[in-house]
Amino acid sequence: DSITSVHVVLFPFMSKGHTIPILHLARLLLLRTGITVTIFTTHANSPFIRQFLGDIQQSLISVIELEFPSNIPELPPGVESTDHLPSMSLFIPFANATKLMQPDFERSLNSLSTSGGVSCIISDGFLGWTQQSAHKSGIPRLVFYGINNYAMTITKVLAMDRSHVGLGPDEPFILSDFPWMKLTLNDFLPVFNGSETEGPHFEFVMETSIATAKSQGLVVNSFYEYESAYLDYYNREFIPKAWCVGPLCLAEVQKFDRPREKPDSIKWLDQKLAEGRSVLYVAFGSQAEITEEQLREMAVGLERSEVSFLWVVRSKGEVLEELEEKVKGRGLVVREWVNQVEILRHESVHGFMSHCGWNSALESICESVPILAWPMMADQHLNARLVADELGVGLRILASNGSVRGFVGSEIVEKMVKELMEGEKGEDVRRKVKEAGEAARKAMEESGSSWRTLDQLINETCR
Ligand code: BUP
Repeated sequence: DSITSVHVVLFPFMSKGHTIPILHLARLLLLRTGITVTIFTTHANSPFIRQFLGDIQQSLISVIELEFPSNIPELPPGVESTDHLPSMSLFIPFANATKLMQPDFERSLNSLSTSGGVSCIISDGFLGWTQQSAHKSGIPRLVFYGINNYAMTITKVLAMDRSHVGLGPDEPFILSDFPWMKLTLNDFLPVFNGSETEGPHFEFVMETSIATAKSQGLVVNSFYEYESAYLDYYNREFIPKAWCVGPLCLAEVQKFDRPREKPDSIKWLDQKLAEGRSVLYVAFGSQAEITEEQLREMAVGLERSEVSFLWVVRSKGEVLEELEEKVKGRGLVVREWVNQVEILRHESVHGFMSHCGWNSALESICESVPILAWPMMADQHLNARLVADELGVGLRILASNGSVRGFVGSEIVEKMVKELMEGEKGEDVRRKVKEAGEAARKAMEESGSSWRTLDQLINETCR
């Protein structure tokens, strides 16, 4: 069944972690002839998007810039992405502000509809209000859900299974449909584990979940082979249907083959490779807020581990300057935006200490780099369970008191870094992540499960 004249509208949420996978999806859609793509964003987010997709033929893709609401009292002027919020406590005012873009979005959607039509809208789950716009225009909406089937499914099951009610936050329990899996209430956000039942965050989750339930389907950045039990369960018990079309980061593959000047971080990795050293890549994503005290323990642990490391960090301050001084030559601290996939792909990189944002975890798996999981917020605790306990492609950092949340001392950091890079447990993890990487690449080949699923999804929904 060939695809002819399909026009897909993509609307990512304004943060790098939510935008990047949708841009990969754009690339994948455009590999199929007959598909054109329009991406909605705001003025300030548009340069990143245009640059990211700079190699794509202009006639196949257009970017429409909407006005981001100004004069929201809580938000600093000019901030159009959660990456630039002074604190994640402003997430809800930010997410709610996006709703003010609705009239402008609908006007643009109408003019696109009259000039040839829109086949479907794929918008982020956080942009729940786009469901209404899609409904008014008679266009199917698919929800881009940047989380995996595991997190998606057990969060829903937890909401219905009351057997955990009254347990302490770190007390282990199991859900009867998944008896092989140990959980604690601390693995879930308070809005999902029953401890937060009102307030702006709770309302936001309710509102977006209702919009998702009305949508035509979920586009999931994962692949069937690794989460089949959870995906099958989800599609048997819940609606709308979930479609696994990832790992989307594999759409990036062709980009580094082109000749260009290497960034300094890559040159540094080349040098480590020449010295025969394996490098631990350290990054906690674009959103995590780490206290000064915790940062110090990370730095001391890394210093004492004696491994080579490249740390991409958003925090400034003395701790990191002191560390750089102490580990000159062995460790590099980078404070600017890097291409993470390119780093993970580098031959010298043999481990990733990561917050387990789902994109980062997938990128590591795809490059067969073992993960040292240190989740901070959002769905990251569940991702860490998936990575370490289920898939066995990583080891886990736990707090000094054994909890999945809380303060981690430098001795734990040191021990776990050594274990991942040189230890026996690391050996097993390395073998498993190699297999996982191969399975991921297979899923994304033209005959693979994710490729076929995306074709099916377009044929069934975007007409
Ligand atoms: Br930092 C950084 N370069 O310098 P996650 C990140 N990234 O390419 P998030 C870079 O941003 P959550 C940098 O490769 C990944 O695709 C990285 O997404 C890229 O984490 C993305 O890993 C980050 O999902 O938290 O967005 O910080 O998604 O869990 O809210």
